[in-house]
Amino acid sequence: MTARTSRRAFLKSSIAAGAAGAAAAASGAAGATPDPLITQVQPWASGLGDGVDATPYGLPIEHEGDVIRRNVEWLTADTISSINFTPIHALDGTITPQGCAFERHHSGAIDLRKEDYRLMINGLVDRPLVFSYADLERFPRENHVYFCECAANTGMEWAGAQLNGAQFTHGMIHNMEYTGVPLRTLLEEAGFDPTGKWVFVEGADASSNGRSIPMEKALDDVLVAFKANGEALRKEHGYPVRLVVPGWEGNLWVKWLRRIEVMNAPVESREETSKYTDTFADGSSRKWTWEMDAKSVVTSPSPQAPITHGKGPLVITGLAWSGRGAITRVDVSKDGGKTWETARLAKPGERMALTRFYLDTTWSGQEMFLQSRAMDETGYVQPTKAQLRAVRGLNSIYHNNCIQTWWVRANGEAENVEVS
Ligand SMILES: Nc1nc2c(c(=O)[nH]1)N[C@H]1C(S)=C(S)[C@@H](COP(=O)(O)O)O[C@H]1N2
Ligand SMILES: [Mo]
Repeated sequence: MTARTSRRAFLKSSIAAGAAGAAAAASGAAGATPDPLITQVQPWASGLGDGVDATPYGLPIEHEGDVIRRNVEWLTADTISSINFTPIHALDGTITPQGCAFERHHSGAIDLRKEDYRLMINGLVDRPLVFSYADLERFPRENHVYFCECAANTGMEWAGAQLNGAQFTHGMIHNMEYTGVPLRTLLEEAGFDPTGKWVFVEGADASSNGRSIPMEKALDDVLVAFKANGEALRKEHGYPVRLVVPGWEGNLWVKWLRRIEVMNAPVESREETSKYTDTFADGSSRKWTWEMDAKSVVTSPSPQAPITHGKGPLVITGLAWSGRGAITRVDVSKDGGKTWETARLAKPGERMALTRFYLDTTWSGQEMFLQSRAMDETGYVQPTKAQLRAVRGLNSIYHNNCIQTWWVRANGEAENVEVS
C-alpha cells in the first residue's frame, strides 16, 4: 500500500511539473517556445478523416509498422523450411494478433481452400470417416485460449547469450483463442478401438509433419480448430484446420490437418526421432519431450524496448507460461538473481495460456541485470541456465526454458547477457 501511495504521489508531482512546463512553453513568458501541438489548429482537426469502408478489413496503423514478425536469416538456408518470430517486445496483454504470430513451416505455407479440404480418420476404428470442412462445423464446438511454443524457442542460447532481443530469443510463441471440435468427438464418431493407444496426425503440405500422439492426450484436450481469435485461421497457421495440442510442443500442432490414424504403436517419424529429441549432458538423448516446461521472459525493458524516459516510475513487464497448467507466481530480479520481487499477474494464470506480469517499480537510473522466474501450479520453478545445463549440457537445441537476463545500462539500453 505504501509503495502504491508514494508511487501515485510521484506520478502526480511529475505530471504537475509536466503541465507547468507545457504552460510555460505555451505562454512563452519563460523564454520557451509555444507548443504548436497545443496552440495551433492541426491538419487532423481542419479537414475530414476517412469514411467507413476505407479499409473493409483493417490493417494495423502505419505508425506501428515496426511491430512485425522477423526472421534471422543465417538460421536457415531459405525461408521455406524456416521460422520467424513474434514481436513479443512490442505487444502487451496476452493474445497474439494472428498477423504477427510466428510461423514455422517445413515446406512452406500452402494454399488450401475450404472446398478442397478433407480430414480422414482411419486405422483402428469401426468406421473410417472423411469429414469436409462443412461437416466439422456441425459438431459441438469449444473455445479455449492456449499458447503454442516451438520446442526450438530459445534454442540458440544454450552455449551463451546469442540473439539480441526478446523477439528472437523467446518469440517462437503465440497465444490465441481457438474455436474447434474436440478430437475426442471425432474419434468417438469413428468408433475408435480401445486397443488403439496412439494417433498419428499429419498435414496436407508436402512435409506432412507427421507426429504420434498418445491416445490419452488425444481424448483429453486436443482440439481440431478452425478459428483463431474469432476469425478464420491465417494461411500460415494452417487454414482451414489445424490441430491444437494444449501445453505440448508446437511441432505436434499439425497445420492443414488431413489425416488421423488410430494405431497401437507410435510411428517414430522423422519429426519424432532425428528431430525434436533432446540431448543430455551425459551424451544420451531423451526420446520425447511433449510438455513445455514453465518459462518466462521480461519483454520490456529488453534490447528492442529500451528505457527512454529516464529515472523514476518504470513498468517492467513480461510473459510467463507452463505446459503443465497455470502460472501461479512470477518473480523479477534487478540484480541478476540475488534478490527477487514478486510481480503482479494481470489476471490469475490460465492453464496452458500466456500470463502477463507487471512489476510497477521505480528506476534509480542504475544498471540492472533483469530476470524473471516463473512458477506453475505443480510447484515447478523455472531453472537458472546453470541448473539446466547441469542436466542438459551445451549441445542441446530444444526445450531451453532457463531464466533469461537483460543487462539494462544507465542510458536505458538493454543487451542479452548471460548470468548463469
Ligand atoms: N503441416 C504442418 N504442420 C506443422 C508444421 C509444418 O511445417 N507443417 N510445423 C510445426 C512446427 S515445428 C511448429 S513450431 C508449429 C508452428 O505453428 P505456427 O506456424 O502456427 O506458428 O506448427 C507445427 N505444425
Ligand atoms: Mo517447431
